[in-house]
Amino acid sequence: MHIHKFEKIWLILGVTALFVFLTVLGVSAFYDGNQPASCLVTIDPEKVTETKPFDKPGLHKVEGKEWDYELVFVVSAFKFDPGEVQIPKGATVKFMATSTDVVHGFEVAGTNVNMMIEPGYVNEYTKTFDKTGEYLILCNEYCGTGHAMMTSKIEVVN
Ligand SMILES: [Cu+2]
Repeated sequence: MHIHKFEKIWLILGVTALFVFLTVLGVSAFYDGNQPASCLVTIDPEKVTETKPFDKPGLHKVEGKEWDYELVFVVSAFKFDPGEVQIPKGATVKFMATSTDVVHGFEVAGTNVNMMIEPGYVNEYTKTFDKTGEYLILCNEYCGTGHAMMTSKIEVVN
């Protein structure tokens, strides 16, 4: 079978690139232990309201950690609990969220905070709020008839 020279070069490049990428991925996953962030902490979705810290949703001051506050959210169809939060300006906040039913989104509009909230998993993201103002939290995964009503609000205050 005759294969054109350029075709051969292209095939060799493609197959080589595939093996390079698979090797990088394999070393990263199995040697360095890298995994998607949402797979690290699991929770029983039937017992969210009885499981710490989700038994007390809201903002909690913490000591001796890299962040100042933990902001715990229980997400369900069709609401965020808490529905409104006040955060002091300059505070570093660790968001912790889980779902009690279906997949929801958790986006703090205008920031990098954007998570997929899956039942059975705890999602976390740490962010420092340097500017005062209001931030809208919304669900960006279609979750049912009340999806558009799902919002919460962060107010960063002095
Ligand atoms: Cu939704």
